[in-house]
Amino acid sequence: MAAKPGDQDQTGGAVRERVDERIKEPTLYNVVLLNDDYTPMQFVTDVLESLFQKSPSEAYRVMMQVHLNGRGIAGVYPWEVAETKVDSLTTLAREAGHPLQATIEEA
Ligand code: TYC
Repeated sequence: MAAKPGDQDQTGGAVRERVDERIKEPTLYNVVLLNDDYTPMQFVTDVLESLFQKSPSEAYRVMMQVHLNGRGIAGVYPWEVAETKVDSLTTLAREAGHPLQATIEEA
């Protein structure tokens, strides 16, 4: 038997839908810069400024953190942005002949 307006949903045939207004935050990821013995410090600070929008003093701080501790967070982004940052960093580094590396991990 065909459903008549008002049979089930008590809306008299009008379409009612509940809009879920709760905000789902995107999962964020750290772009982690790794130390090596060959990439010049100036290249790393330049990349932190140009790709990761760091101020000169913050770029220097992050670069020294990586130099002294082996790793440091360059930035925190949604997945696809983090991937693009790592791709761009790797391309810039290889074009300049440096072995600089970065990885992504969940923040
Ligand atoms: N350790 C490098 C040097 O002494 C500098 C460096 C810092 C390299 C940070 C990579 O992610 C890095 N020239």
